[in-house]
This record gives sequence, C-alpha cells and structure tokens, in this order.
Amino acid sequence: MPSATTISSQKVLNMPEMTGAEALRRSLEAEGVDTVFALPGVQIMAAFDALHDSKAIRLVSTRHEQTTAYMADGYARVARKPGVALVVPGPGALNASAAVGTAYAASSPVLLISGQIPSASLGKGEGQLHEVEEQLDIFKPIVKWNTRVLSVSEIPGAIHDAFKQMTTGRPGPVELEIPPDILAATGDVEILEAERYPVKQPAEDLIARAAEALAGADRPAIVIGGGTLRAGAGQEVVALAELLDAPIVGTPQAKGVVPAGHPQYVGEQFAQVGINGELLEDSDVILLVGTRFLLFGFEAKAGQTIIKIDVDQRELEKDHGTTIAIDADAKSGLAAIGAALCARGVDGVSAGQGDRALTYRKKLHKFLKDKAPSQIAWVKAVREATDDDAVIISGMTNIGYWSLIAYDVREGGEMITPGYFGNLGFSFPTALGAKIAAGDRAVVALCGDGGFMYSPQELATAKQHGINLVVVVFDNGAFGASRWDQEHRYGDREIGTEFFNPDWDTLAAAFGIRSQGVDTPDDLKTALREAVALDEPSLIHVTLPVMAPPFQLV
Ligand SMILES: Cc1ncc(C[n+]2csc(CCOP(=O)(O)OP(=O)(O)O)c2C)c(N)n1
Ligand SMILES: [Mg+2]
Repeated sequence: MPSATTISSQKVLNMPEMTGAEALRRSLEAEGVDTVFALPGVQIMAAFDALHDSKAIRLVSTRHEQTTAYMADGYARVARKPGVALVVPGPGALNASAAVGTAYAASSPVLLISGQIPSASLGKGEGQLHEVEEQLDIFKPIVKWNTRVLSVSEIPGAIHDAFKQMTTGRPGPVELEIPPDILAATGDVEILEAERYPVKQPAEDLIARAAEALAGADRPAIVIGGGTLRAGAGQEVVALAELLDAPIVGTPQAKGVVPAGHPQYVGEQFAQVGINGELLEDSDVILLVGTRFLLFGFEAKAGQTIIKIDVDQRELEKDHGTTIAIDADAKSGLAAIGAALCARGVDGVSAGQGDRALTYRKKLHKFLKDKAPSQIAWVKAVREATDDDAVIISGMTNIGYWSLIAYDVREGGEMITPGYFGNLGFSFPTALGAKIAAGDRAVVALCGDGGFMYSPQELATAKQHGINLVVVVFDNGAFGASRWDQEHRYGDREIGTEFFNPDWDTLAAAFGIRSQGVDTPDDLKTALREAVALDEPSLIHVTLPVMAPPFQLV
C-alpha cells in the first residue's frame, strides 16, 4: 500500500435533481469502483438501471446471491481494494451472508448493498416482499459497520463512510441498506471525492522497548499473519528478520508475504500441523505481527518476551502473555522497529542464530513427506503446473488444507483462504471474483466434490462473463473430511457422508465448459498446464481416495 497522505474530502459535484440510484452510481464511481457483483430484484432495479449508463462500472450478474459477495471478496483480495455486491433484502441478503461472514473472518473489504423494503413500511410488520425486521441486526456480528439511509442526500456520505471503514484500521466488510423509494426519489446531492487515510503509526516509547528486547534476544522469532499481507509489509518483515537473523513463521493467511524459499522463512502452521510449537518454545523473544495467533497451541512461558503489533486494539487486549503491545499498522510498526535496531547497531551478523530457520524448515518438509506423501504429491502437481504469479483459492477440501502448509507461494503469487470461517462452498465463487481482478494471471480454484456442488450453476457465470479460471474438483464421492472422521472416530459407521456425483464432463459440457478427468498427480500437472494456457474457463476432475486431513493427524 502506498504511504497514505490525507486528502481532505472535497465536494466535486452539486446536482440538485439527481435520483438516489444516480447518487449511488456516482458515489461508487468517485470511490474508484469498476465492478459490481449483483443479482436483481424489484427493490434494487433503480440501481441496476443507473449502472446501465456507467462507463466506469461493469455489472457482473451471478446465479445466486452468495456468489455476489464471494466474488466481491475474491476481487478485493486480488485487487487490494474493496469489492462491491448488490442484492435484494431478506432472502438475497441472507443468501449472501455466509460470504460476508467469510470476509469478516478474513478481514477483507467487501461492501454489501442489500436494498430494503419501502421506507414507509419499515418497522410495521406488514409482510412486505423480502421483509426481515431489523435486518441491520442480522449483519451486525459479521460486518465492521453497517447503516441504513433514509434520504437521497445521505447516500454519498454513507458510501464515503463505508469506504473509510473498509480501508482503515483492520479492513472488513460493511453493509448498506437503501430502500427502493429512496433510490427512486430525487434530492440535492453532493458527491464526495475518494480519500486516502493515514495508517496508524506506533508510539515511540513502545518501539524503543521492543527494539531493546529484540536487540538483547538470543533466539528471536517472528510470527506473521494476514495483517502483514493487508499492510503490504513483506519488505519490512524480511528486513527485520535479516537484521535479527530470526526465523519467520506464517499463518496460512500470510502466505506469500515472504516468498517461500527465503532463507529466513520456515513455513506455515494450520490446525497445529506444520511448524509446531517447538520453534516458538525454543525462542526467547517472539514478535507477533498482524496475527490473531489462532490455534497455535502455544502458551508463553516465564522468561519469554512476547511483542505484538496489531492495528486492531481488540487483538492487543487478548492475552498471549504479551509483554509489549504496539497499536500500529504492520508496515509502519515493523519499519519503526527496524530503524530503531539499525540505530542500535544491530546488523544481522552479530545476531548469529546459525541455521535455525533452515533446521526447522527441513523438519517441516520431512514431517510432510512422512505423514502425507500422497497429499503432498497432489499439492506439488498444482505448484509445478502454474507460474509463480498464480492465484490459488484453497477450498475446504483435503488438498486445499494441505496446500495451506505445503504449497509454495513465491514472489508475486497468492493463496486465498476462508480463514477461520472455514466454509465449504467458498472456493469456486471466490475464485470467479479473484479472476476478474487477476487479469492474465492464472486463477485456480481447489474444490472438493462436496464444496463445488454448492454452486455448479456458476459455471454459467464463468461462461457468460468470460471468466477464464480453472476449477479443479477433487472427486472422492464423499464429504471426505467427515467420512474420515466416521472411519476413525465412529467405528466406520457411514451415514450421510457419501454421495452421488454427476458425470463431470457432461455437467461441464452443458455449460459449454471444457473439461478433463485425471487420476495421477502427473496427469493433473499436464492437464492443469494446458488449462491455464487456455483463453476460456475449464474444469478438471480428479479421482482420488478419502485421505487424512491435517487437523485429524493430531
Ligand atoms: C458451510 C459448511 N458446512 C459444513 C462444513 C463441514 N465440513 C467441513 S469439510 C466437509 C467435507 C468437504 O467435502 P468435500 O468438499 O467433498 O471435500 P473433501 O473433504 O472430500 O476433500 C464438511 C461437510 C463446513 N466446513 N462448512
Ligand atoms: Mg469430497
């Protein structure tokens, strides 16, 4: 993210006779929106009509509201700017809610414009079409901010506030409700210019304390989370790790911040598999940056110093045995500690941790090879078939989980995950939005047969809008993770976990989508290489058995 400067908001237009829908369109344009993911309905038709005349905004229609918000999320993660979804209230908004929850868990900036019933009927319980009483309350736990506007003139300010919420502090989704009569009415409107906001700078005394602790450490370690990705803090993480000669451990949400293969980078942990507690237990000062430190199964011991940098005050208040809590954006916090260490003469050589990072990386690779050789072979096939800048969407499927630990994200590449929301059905629709932002870069959705069948109808969306992604469906004829659970914890008593699958080639052909079936990692590599080179969407189905997920190894 470029260093932000404050530009005070200016009124750029004053058009008294504008409709609410027109004000919405112009406000979105002023914020730099170029794509809106939408599914129509009577309450939002004025907004659709206003977008008809927009040269700046492309409306991408979907076949289910969940896809509008999933696409907005996928778009936001790759474009590194907010994604926008537009749906009817009630069932439309509720259909989109699992995707909004995902954006919340993943701190992704998504604006859901969710319509409303006519303003005169609000709160009267008349049973208006799509009415849900207190819709704002339904979204409260899964959005950073939401509001309802009840006049045309409020629309630009609401959009401006929505973008401020999405792009400052911890990013996250927001929800905005506009009743249909307000979209249709005219009023005095002043459109506001987009603003860029300053990032949170750290307090100097805390930086000095952190630098002192790190400079005095024998075995420091750095743990990075999604906050470092959002802040674009890769260079600062690497610079600090090199200064301290410290190993770096990532969460799956930080994949790609430090390219795999960097000498200081050890790897990731998912569900307590991967980089285990050993490295952290063997560290005297641990710096946590932009991470909620979920499920690490680690507790600080006496004598260890824990330093935390987070932009979200609520995270700093959570007790991880934190000694020094720095309220700052990851990039500015790391840069300040780096500068303070340089001023102290710390130079990376005297730190001399030997090859701690390498030792733990080797341990991790051996663990993966021993515990999950076939899973790793599939992950490798995906890696070898794609360029470094590919975008991989790791769905809730066996090979998706193992990718979180075993797939190497290199310079320029990225992996998108649902974070702690862990929702089945996430990867294909999210990948559709990611591909719109990714342009010529390859986008590969890793789906289970269970997860893909949440939205096979969106193959039509890919075809219609020319979204040339590759969908890989791993076919084990089951909700595999649940089937594995039954096999190992419930005496192999199958109930409700095995299912009937369609003939994938016939399904794809029905949508005019090219497809291919494979059953070895080598064949997947060949098929995927061919597929990413195509100028059209395609589907690869992979036959494989039910295998152990990482979270059932421990
Ligand atoms: C919305 C949602 N519902 C249910 C689950 C529980 N769940 C986790 S994994 C899984 C099975 C996934 O099956 P599939 O997509 O075929 O992948 P596989 O495990 O077979 O690789 C289920 C049901 C979930 N994570 N999210
Ligand atoms: Mg399956």
